Amino acid sequence: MLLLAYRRVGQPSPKVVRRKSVSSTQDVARALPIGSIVVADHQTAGRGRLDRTWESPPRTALLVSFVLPPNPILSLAAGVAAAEACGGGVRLKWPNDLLLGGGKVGGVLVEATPDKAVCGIGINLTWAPRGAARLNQGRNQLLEKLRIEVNRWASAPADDVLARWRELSDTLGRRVRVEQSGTAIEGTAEDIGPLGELIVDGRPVTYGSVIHL
Ligand code: BT5
Repeated sequence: MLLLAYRRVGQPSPKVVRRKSVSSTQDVARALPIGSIVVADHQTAGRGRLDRTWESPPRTALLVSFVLPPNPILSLAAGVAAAEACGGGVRLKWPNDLLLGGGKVGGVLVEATPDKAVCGIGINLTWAPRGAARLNQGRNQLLEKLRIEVNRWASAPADDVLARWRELSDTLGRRVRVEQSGTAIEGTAEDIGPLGELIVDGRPVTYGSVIHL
């Protein structure tokens, strides 16, 4: 008991770095140790996967990166954490989108090295691009909830993450088209596999952009 209490008190609290403007919170976080968190009002070069742009005017979104231990299903765990923190009907689209009312309200970008993973999460709050969604919540309040949920889900057993991802999924059970460089796979999104791969008509798909048909 005493030992447990000591450990909890003795754990270093995460270092939160707050910036007005950065190229990307990912770039700042990459140089920091595990446990660090970087939050910015604005990104001049916010990014998604495959060098895509993540847009948000200053102070309109939660833009945060968590430095975490490597984890093969971190992208799904972070999606679960973000959906739990947002609450209110936010659902998950494979592999890394947060949806609200069918529109994209946020996204997850994991960039990993063998030593650590930098997990970026962007959530639209007071602005969204045309066709996308925004979440009516305060930034600091949402960050606090997100910190708790990321802490929980990034270290949760993989089976628990996968089970909760399935429950929150808006992709499973649908007909989908997965676009990969130059090719596309169409079929029913049946399940996710042990490493978070999407099973489409019995075949595992490890990357790509999904369109719900
Ligand atoms: C993502 O990529 O959805 C991951 C986004 C991660 C952003 C966070 S913000 C904090 C951290 N720092 C960064 O630099 N990045 C992370 P992807 O699945 O590739 O989706 C990108 C696509 O989403 C773009 O090509 C646009 O079509 C669309 N998009 C861009 N900005 C958006 C926004 N604010 N809301 C909704 N969709 C957006």
